[in-house]
Amino acid sequence: MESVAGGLLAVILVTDPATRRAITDELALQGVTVEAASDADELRARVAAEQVDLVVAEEQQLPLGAAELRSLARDHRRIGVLVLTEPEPSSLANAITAGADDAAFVGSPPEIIAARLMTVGRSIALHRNLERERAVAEEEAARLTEEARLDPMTGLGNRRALDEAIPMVGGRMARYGETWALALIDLDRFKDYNDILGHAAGDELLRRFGLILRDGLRVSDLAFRYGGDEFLLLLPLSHARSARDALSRIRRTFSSEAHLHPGNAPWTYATFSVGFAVRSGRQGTESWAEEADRALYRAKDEGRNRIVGNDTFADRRRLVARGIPVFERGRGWTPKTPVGVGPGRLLLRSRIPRRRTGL
Ligand code: GH3
Ligand code: MG
Repeated sequence: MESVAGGLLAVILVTDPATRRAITDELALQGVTVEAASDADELRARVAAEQVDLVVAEEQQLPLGAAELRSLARDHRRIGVLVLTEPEPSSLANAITAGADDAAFVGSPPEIIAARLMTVGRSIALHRNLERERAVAEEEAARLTEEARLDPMTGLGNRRALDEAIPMVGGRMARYGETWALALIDLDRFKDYNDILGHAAGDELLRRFGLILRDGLRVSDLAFRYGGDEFLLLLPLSHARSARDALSRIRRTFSSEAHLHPGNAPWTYATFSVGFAVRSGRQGTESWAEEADRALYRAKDEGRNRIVGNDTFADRRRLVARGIPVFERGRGWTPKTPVGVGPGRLLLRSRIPRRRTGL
């Protein structure tokens, strides 16, 4: 017959040596390891220090109740307590009310005490199994949640992860006045790369680029695969210019690997273009990606393999001069009311102290 409580550890506090031995033998037959405690202090110490599952103790020997004993258990593990009471009819119920899992009279035959303890042991074993299953299920759930937010090809965050990150970043900007850059990176003439070198080579390049981003960014930077050959970065900045520094670093790394790309004239290797938009404080996140996308469009339009952003006044002026609207402090961004090209408005923007806007 399969043992109901095999593998459990019991600590026993029983005065009479013969009874103690007999209970120990009975339990050993069921695969329960038994350790004897010589007094309440030792029992308490063992419960607190060891992976105890079951306790058998005489009520008189136990100055503290079963509930308190249980509260001492290591790592808050659930322990089963069998209390041996004086042989009075009401004492069994009293012991159970006081927190014991079960009770028997002192002097009961060891077989009966052992059998009672097996019942308690069975419920503890069940509890342990449930705990184990729950831990496995929680681990699995955490893994699936994590996976659901990752792009399988590059290991970067996916659109779902991005949808969660944007409000988080918006909250931090508004609450702590932080400055962030949203950068859109798009590989140059990647369709030609696929056409000339094959789709598998294209996949490999995307994977490699994912690794470059993961290695090249700071822990606080967030990187996502936005779709196809497009990547989106959210970079917390100490000052606006550091966005360009971080992006230039990635560009240098990618270029230095010189991935052959015969369709990417005038270059012979793979390159990418970046558009980014820096925002801070209460500027909010609305149309942020669209703003970066306009800058990306300009980077492509001006010949690719370059970084275009709104991080400096000169950059913003160039964007506006080419009819590409940029965010203006205090107005909020709407595509229908772009900031004008006229000198008056540019002058107005130039008066915004950098130290205050971070832009
Ligand atoms: P541009 O410089 O203007 O960006 O030119 P492009 O050819 O890169 O144009 P675009 O960004 O529109 O093309 C993206 C290409 O990326 C089209 C598609 O074939 C390819 N692509 C998208 N997803 C994958 C993928 O998972 N694997 C591979 N190998 N190619 C992909
Ligand atoms: Mg592309």
